[in-house]
Formats: sequence, structure tokens, C-alpha cells
Amino acid sequence: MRTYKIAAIPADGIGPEVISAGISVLEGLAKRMGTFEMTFKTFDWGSDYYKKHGVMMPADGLTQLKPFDAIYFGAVGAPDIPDHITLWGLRLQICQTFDQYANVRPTRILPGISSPLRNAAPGDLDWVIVRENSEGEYSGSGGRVHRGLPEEVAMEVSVFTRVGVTRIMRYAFKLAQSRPRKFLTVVTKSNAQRHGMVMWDEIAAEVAAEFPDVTWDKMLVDAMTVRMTLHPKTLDTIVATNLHADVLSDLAGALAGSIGVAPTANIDPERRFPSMFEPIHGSAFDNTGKGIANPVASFWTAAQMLEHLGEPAAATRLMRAVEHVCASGVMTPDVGGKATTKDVTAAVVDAIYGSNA
Ligand code: GGG
Repeated sequence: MRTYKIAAIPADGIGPEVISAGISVLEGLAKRMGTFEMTFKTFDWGSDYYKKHGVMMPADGLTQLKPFDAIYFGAVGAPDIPDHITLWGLRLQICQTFDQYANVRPTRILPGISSPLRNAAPGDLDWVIVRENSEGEYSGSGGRVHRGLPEEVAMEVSVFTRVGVTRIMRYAFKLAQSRPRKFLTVVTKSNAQRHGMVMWDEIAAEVAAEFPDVTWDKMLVDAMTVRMTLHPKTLDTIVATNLHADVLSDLAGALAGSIGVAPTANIDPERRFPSMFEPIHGSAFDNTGKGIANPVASFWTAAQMLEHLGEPAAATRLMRAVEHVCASGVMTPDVGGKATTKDVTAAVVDAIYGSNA
């Protein structure tokens, strides 16, 4: 029997609540499938670790993670530590060092969940956003001089490389090709950003020639928000820069009913390093400890992890169970229900064993 070694990093806020829910579901699923096992090692890295040690994870943290088959991540962010410290100290450190350059963010309106869009039903919104996850606005290039003086200058430099743009474009075209509609929308801001974004447009056209069966179009990111809101059915697979896709995928989550159901996979397509799976949502300190965090995003990203590990039947069973539970109305308050995190988790485990999943 195959055993998958998973590194769990619950980290901050509601992260521990949704990751422990996800581990229960994955353990139940592995038992039900009977064809593989999963072992979990939990790392206590994050903001509490930072308060004790002055760093978000130990100096050899990445070396510790490298032998795992995948990383199951919660959320980072604490009200009393600057966000750039927590984000760069843990999540971005892992994504960038392990070259998880393809960030894949599916969005659907799950059965039983209402979209804030008038008349939108399950099936009307079925997107996958591909976020470039290694460079662009998140290159970390720049600096500040003359701090605190009136002459202070801060530079945040976006870095777009031909290698980086070509590989994410190829990934997105390939993903679009694998979906029934074979349709990709390339998002930029190439009217205003006339260097990097114009190179994106040029590379998109070059890579498109390798995928003659994929139809594609281009959108400026501002117009894209309008199209997502008013014409959701006209979209399928979407590719955008690190920052643009981050913003668009929060909008996508909200349009599908709640950011609490939105998953994300940080993939190293070449499999040199473990890939990392997490809910899109952050630490949500306002909801922490209340027992009402929505675990659906952490279940959905667990299904992405199973797909990546080569267990598509288990991934399908898990998503069927999640859909069955949402349709039956067992939902947390962010999507209009009254259930707790534990109620939803127990219902999904039951559905995995029951005949309905
Ligand atoms: N689970 C996702 C998470 O913790 N996100 C924290 C965050 O602030 N992310 C910003 C970003 O990835 O750009």
C-alpha cells in the first residue's frame, strides 16, 4: 500500500481549526479507500513561533520540508505582527524556494450555496484561475531609502522574466486544453504597464501557437472584474500575474458564495519539491476560536492534493462528499448555515462512508 507523507503547517488564526478538520477527513477517506495511507507531521511554525524565536520557521525549515510528498498549509497573519513579516517569513518563503510557480485556484458555486450574483446557479460559474506564483509583483525587489525623512523613497519593482512568463502561460494553456471548453483568458494591464505586461501579451501569442485547439482572449484586469461579475458564463480558465490573480481570486471566491470555500494549490509542475495546498483565506482572527470557520476550502484543497499525488478516485470521492453535505444544508454561517466546523467535518466523513458519495 502506498503511504504519503504530509507536512501539516496549520500556522495562524483559523488555520489550525481548518487543517485539523482536513486531516480528520483525509484520514477517514484513506481508511475508506483502503488503497493508500497518509501520515501527517505537524509543524508549529507561524506567528506564535515568531513571538518565541523571532522567525516564522527555523533556519533549516525548508530542509525539513523537502522529503515530504506534499505540504498542507493553513493560514498566515496575526494582528500584532506586520503582515509582510508573516507572509514573507513562511508562505512566500516556501512557495518561492520550492519554485511552486503555478498557483491553481478553482472556483465553482457548490450545490446548496448561493452566489451574490443575481440568478447565478451551480454551473454558471466554473473557473480555474492560474496565478503566476514565483515573480512579478512578488519578486521582493526594491528598497527604501531616507527612511522617516520627507525625502523618503520606496520602490517595489515587478520583475517579469521570459522563462517565468512562458512557463506559466504553457501551464495555463495546457490546463485550458484539459477542460471541456478549451478556453483561456489572459489577463494583463498592458495599456498602462507598457514593459512587463506587453511582454506577457507577446508571450501569450507565442505560446498560443503551440495549442491550436485552445481558444483564447485577452482582458485588462479592471475590465475583468466587470466581466466576472456581469458575464460569469463567458469565462473558463484564466491566467494572470501574481498580484492580479490574487485579487481576482478573492473576487471569484466571493462570487461563488464565500472566500471560505475557495481552495488553492501551489504546484511545482516539475516535481522537484513538495507542492503546497491551502485554503485561499487568511487567518481570520475575528473568527478564530469560535468553532465556525468554514472547512470546505481546506477539504477542496485536500482534493487538489490527492489529484497531485495521483489519487484521482479519492479526490472525486472527497469532492462528492463535500457537495453532498453542502447540498444538504450542513454549512457554516459565512454561507448562510448554522453548523459548526466540527458539524461540517463529521457530515463530510459520514458522506465519505455513506452511499451518497
Ligand atoms: N492560506 C492563505 C494565506 O494564509 N494567505 C495569507 C496572505 O496574506 N496571502 C497573501 C498572498 O498570498 O498574496
